[in-house]
Amino acid sequence: MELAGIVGKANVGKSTLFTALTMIEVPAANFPFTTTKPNRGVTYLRVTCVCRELGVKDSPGNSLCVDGMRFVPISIIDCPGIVRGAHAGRGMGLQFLDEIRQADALIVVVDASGGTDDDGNPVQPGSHDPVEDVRMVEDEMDLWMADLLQKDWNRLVRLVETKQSTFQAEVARKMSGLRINEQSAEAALESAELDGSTPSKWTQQDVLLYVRTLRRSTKPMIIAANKADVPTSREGIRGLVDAGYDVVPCSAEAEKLLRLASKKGVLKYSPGDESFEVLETAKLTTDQRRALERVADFMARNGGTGVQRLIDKVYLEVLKYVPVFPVEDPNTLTDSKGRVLPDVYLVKEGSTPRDLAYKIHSDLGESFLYAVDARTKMRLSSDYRLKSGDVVSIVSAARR
Ligand SMILES: Nc1nc2c(ncn2[C@@H]2O[C@H](COP(=O)(O)OP(=O)(O)O)[C@@H](O)[C@H]2O)c(=O)[nH]1
Ligand SMILES: [Mg+2]
Repeated sequence: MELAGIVGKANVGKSTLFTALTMIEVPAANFPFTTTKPNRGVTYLRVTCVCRELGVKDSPGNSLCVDGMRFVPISIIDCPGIVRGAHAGRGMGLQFLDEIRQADALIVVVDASGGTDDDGNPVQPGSHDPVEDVRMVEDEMDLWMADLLQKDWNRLVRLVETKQSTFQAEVARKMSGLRINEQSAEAALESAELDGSTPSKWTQQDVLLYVRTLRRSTKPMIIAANKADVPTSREGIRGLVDAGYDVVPCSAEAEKLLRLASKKGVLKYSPGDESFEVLETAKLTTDQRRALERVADFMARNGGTGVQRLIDKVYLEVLKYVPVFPVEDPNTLTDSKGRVLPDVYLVKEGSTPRDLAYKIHSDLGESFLYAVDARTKMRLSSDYRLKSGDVVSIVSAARR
């Protein structure tokens, strides 16, 4: 399953965001995974389901359909708070970095209202620049990756310069735990315009430029501009956008409140909705009613709480994943158990039907013959690039 890491300094709302994202009314037993650690959970990417367009009632398997929206599970981790100097062991040190090795992307949470200092202490709202918090996370990661790369540097130099190995092969070996492969290691050399054949000539600046380039392509970040419900967040959000980051203004606290209330049946709200509907006004205390009014005001200004948008933006816009619906029978749109439109798979932009087959199962990839578009019943060419919402049936040698 895809995995996103929640990172940032102390007291910005990481745990509130994690709780909100993972509070879901789904019988977890329906899904073939369980939470093994307290800071690991499952959240959902929200995409439009094809059931309405195709006029069928679906029976989802690996994902859920609620009112025509499909929710696709994504693992998330709430990481320990990070401080400057973490790469050298300060605070919780490298623990946060260890947690995110396997992540596809990072959600960097900041207090956009500027009410939290470097060490997580509350300060006058508007007095701290949230851009500094993002820079801190970036710098700590870069220094950590530079240390990793430079461990046994002399050996790397010797192997590469005597042509017993290549720079990208050595990087991939050192950083395979971070899911960095030769291809991304080589691409980073190119975009940083560095010569991988003579690492002995690299300066410390070159090393930092290289790891920064590599980090940006392999661990992309989105900024959760949290506490956007606080008025001073406006300026903070503008600063983050001007600095060129991918920013989603949000309120983790508002989302948490809505999910709790919806769980209790007090209101109707699905993650990602732009508003909510109160079902049982009589049950609310005056304080609760006021709290919900404030949330409603914020949502009207922000187009929702922003929390679901974080996940959707990470996977659909930053990582450019494409949701597709594989089925076994293109006529009935079912799998072998007769379930209609059971699954959604997330494939990388540019993936072919064969890539999808491999993603489903390596055996299916190996025995892949061709795929059929369930809408048109036409065979897809082998270089066809899958599109969002494609419904495809894979024909394999094994299944014939
Ligand atoms: N105003 C506001 N406060 C929030 C929001 N999210 C979290 N907080 C508050 O920020 C403080 C720190 O939250 P927490 O989740 O423990 O932060 P963490 O240390 O980053 O995990 C708590 O007092 C939260 O109630 C939000 O969206 N708006
Ligand atoms: Mg926390």
